[in-house]
Amino acid sequence: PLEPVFTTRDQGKTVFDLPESFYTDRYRNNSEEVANRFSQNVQTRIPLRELTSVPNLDFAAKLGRKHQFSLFNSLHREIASQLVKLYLDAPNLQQFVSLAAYTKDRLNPVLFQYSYAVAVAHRPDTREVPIPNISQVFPSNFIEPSAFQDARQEASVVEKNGNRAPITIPDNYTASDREDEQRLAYFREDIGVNSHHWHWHLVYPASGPATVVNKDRRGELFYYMHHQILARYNVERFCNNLKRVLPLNNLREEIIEGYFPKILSSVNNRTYPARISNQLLRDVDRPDGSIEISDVERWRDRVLAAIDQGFVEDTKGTRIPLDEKRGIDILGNLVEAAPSLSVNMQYYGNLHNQGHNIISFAHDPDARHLEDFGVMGDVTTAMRDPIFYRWHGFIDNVFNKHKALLPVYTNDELSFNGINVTYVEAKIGAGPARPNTLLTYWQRSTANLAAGLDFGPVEDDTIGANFRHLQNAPWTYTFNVTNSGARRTATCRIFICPKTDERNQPLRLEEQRLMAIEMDKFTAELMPGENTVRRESTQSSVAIPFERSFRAVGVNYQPTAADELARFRFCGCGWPQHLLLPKGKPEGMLFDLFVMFSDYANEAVAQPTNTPNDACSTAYSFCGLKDKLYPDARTMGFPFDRRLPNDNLTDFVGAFSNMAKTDLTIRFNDKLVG
Ligand code: CUO
Repeated sequence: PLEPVFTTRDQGKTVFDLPESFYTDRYRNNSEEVANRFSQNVQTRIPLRELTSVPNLDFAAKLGRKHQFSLFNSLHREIASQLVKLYLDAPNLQQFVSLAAYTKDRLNPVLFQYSYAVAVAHRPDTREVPIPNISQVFPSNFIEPSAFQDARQEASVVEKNGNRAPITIPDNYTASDREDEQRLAYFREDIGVNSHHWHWHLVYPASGPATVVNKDRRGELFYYMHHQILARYNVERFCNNLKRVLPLNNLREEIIEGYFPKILSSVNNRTYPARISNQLLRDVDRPDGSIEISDVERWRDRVLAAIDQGFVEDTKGTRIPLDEKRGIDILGNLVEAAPSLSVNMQYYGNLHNQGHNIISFAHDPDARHLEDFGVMGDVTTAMRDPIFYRWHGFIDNVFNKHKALLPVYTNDELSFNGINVTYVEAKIGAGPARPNTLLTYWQRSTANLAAGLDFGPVEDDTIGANFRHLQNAPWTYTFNVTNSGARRTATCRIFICPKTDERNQPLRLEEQRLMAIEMDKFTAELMPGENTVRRESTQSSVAIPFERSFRAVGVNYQPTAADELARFRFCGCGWPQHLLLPKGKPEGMLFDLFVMFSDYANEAVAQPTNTPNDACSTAYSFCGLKDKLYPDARTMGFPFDRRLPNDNLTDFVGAFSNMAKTDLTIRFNDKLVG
């Protein structure tokens, strides 16, 4: 039976916030020490109810407490799926909390954290419970470990109620400038980028009970969210004079890019294994799974053949067409693969996940050195490694091949009669800034990582980590639209497209459309006559603000009511606002700013009734809406997801009055702010 042992220092606390090794039986003998340590200044005590039945956790025994947990590993995913089911089946909130407390320290901590977070995100009675950012729970997966040393020192010399100086995470610590790929480290190793990716996979798990897995247009969103990451990464490469990502088409070729992560595993305190330059991939044969490269190649060929034929076959041999609407959704679930949603897992296999696994074990494929997987083995860390973008570049090409075989968009699909966009502008602030010149710069910010760092009692729960990230100056879009008909509702779709590649060669529309970056999407009411539509960059449907990615702190941090509210509404899925804009160049880099007003009457989605609006669901372009249908009936990425009737963007925009574009300059200012 569980006793009411755990206490909290403020009401916002959840099981996430409590340090490891707090509940287990062995601490019972030590209860005085524990009580002394954790009951200081207690404001709230949360009684734990006795569990009606103590769960059998044998199913999780194969994943030891000190082993790395991977969502790409079928065995681990199956264990997580059972654990999620256990949490979802808890009959009420008290039983759920007791179950979480009972299981927390009996399971692999990363497995626990993931499954508990999935349950919190999906139980109706926990919809208001905040899921803290993964970087706060497992900070070692995000920051350079020598910074922890500083934090420990700080903790040992400063009084518990004294002000602790934030620890500083060095810039550019993974490689020197001999390595060209290092120019993109600020993007790949960004805390917001990695926590977004973790959160996305938390909201869209590949395995688990149907209520958790089977979500509206899930496969399509897997394609689209990762496609947009690739578009952004390629454009970011141009900004840094690097050529586009070379998709990893050939698993038998040496991987040129090495990667030395220098971050610590959260379960065993070892550094993540590195991959040397020019590493050859090999078949994986390890205790918790084997993969042959030839399996992956066979699945790849079958998927590509299905795309060429225009249909997939389910387990009974029934042909399912890969049509314009559903094709991409079917392919997304089949390529990833989500076992219960793939039309035929036996035949089309587990292409994307096993690619992650083979790459992540390149350094020790048969476990002879007892090394765990590298960063590619885990959604929390995968985006740090340059190979992530080569593997996902290949996966994206598979999807793009399907899209390229679909008919060219017709005039009917693209036009909006009576709507004429006459002016496009993006301008910083309200002052006299030059229109269509946007600004990026380096900024230093401090986030609170206290939840995952246990260096002794801290009065205000603050251990700040200070780090550098790209930032942009907020801007406002202004569009003038003439409506020659009756009042209409439009969807306003804003993209930026790179104009030239890394050698300053102009890009064709067919290349531009694959690198078009979605900036925002929203509905606008168009009255008869002239309309001015304004939109702030901070309202973007792809991004979430900094405060949602991190619990921001100052040196003298005292949480305000507004902070607590922001924390309470916390939900971390969404591209970080500070990377909404590509870096550009110091001398300025030219882009096309594109806008399209399309007819909302063709695009509106009737949502199920009785689903409350979720205050967090603001990055719906990438993350959808909680418990609802994806809010745009067009395929994701419209109109750039399919081939277009013109050769270049100027002709395309010229042919449709409901579209417009302008040249946009993005200037990067190399001075550090903050
Ligand atoms: Cu998100 Cu490969 O799917 O990392």
